[in-house]
Amino acid sequence: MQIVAADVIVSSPDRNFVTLQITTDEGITGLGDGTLNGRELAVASYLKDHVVPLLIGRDPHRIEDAWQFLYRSAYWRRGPVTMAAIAAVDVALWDIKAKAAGMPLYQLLGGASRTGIMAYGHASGRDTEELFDSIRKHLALGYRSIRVQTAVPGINAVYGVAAQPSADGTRYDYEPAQRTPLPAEEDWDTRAYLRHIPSVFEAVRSEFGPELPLLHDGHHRMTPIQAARLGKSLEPYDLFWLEDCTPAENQDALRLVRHHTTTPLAIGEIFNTVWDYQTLIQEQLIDYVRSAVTHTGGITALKKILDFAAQYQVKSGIHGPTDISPVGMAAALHLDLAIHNFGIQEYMQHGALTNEVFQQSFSFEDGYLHPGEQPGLGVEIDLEAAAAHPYQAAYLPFNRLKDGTVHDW
Ligand code: KDG
Ligand code: MG
Repeated sequence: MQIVAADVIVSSPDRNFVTLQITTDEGITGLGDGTLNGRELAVASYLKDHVVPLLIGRDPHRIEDAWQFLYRSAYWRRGPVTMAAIAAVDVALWDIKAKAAGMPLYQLLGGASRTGIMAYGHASGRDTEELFDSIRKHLALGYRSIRVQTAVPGINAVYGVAAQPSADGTRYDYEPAQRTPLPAEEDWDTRAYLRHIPSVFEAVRSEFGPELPLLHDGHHRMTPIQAARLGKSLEPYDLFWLEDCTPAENQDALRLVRHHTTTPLAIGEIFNTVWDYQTLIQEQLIDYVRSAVTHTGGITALKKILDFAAQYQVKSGIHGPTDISPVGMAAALHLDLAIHNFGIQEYMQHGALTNEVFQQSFSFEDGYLHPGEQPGLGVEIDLEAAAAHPYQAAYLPFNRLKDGTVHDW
């Protein structure tokens, strides 16, 4: 088999997505996700201008060779743009291989290690009442594990809280990237946050009981000692994990946090390679790997990271917000089903327009996801529907402290 075409499709049904479709001389097509929220066109150009010409004529079955070739021949390694582009190619090739084999992709990754994939959803609220309603709504949808994010008194807009006003006055619901010409400015006060959050978890535990797995995302905003304090103060509420408690570029920061708290730690949604995890995994400073298939060089690379993590009892917690397209989501589900050290899968659910563009065969029942039994990934793209929703510039917001200093968002 030979690759005869590779097309980069940038569409914006509910939000922007970068999709690579690879076509072979046997008529088999494969899809890969290269969406990088707020920087989509950089990946589209990397693919179109620098990768697609290298793919034509290649044997699509040689996935490891294609991965090593794209990673090493560029000379400039790593980084979110490069690794999202490599991921798009890698996942499209796995899709083709599995379709050629007539099997769902998870079969080629070793087969199913479980019958279903436990998912967590995003509950949030501007106050306790709204938060409780959101948790109840998620329980009614079938979720059995819930991420909890709330507004903080004294802060106008906080990441992850639905229905709070955003900079352009629209509701903030599930998609933080806003279709504005400039990134929206939000505000932040770590002391106010640290004072407030333990009381939120106390209220949630006394309303919903001890069993419900609860998660929380600190979204990179604390120093190590602040994160240590938060982890410690949340211990009585038995979190499933505390995510991104510090900006994770500095792996050593996690050592301090770890020495102060038994709250499980999850990190890695902005990581791109195994090297970002080297200290964290080897020294068992984290409990869950948060990388997306889409931002880590695809299934080939994330499987290696998770196999490395398995040796240290570190589990998966694959990133699955709405800026991972249904293609990237399906890739995650096949991997989740196959690996032994599965932990949990984030599942935020896409909007109706996205589901028109991407036909999917995965299911969500009683809190558990399954990728389905279609050959390949189980996702197809409707090119006409995609073309009806062209790219729209959108940016993630950023934070400033009260004195005007730019802060992590
Ligand atoms: O594009 C940024 C989002 O992917 C990120 O803010 C979502 O932190 C996130 C999460 O845990 O889903
Ligand atoms: Mg996160």
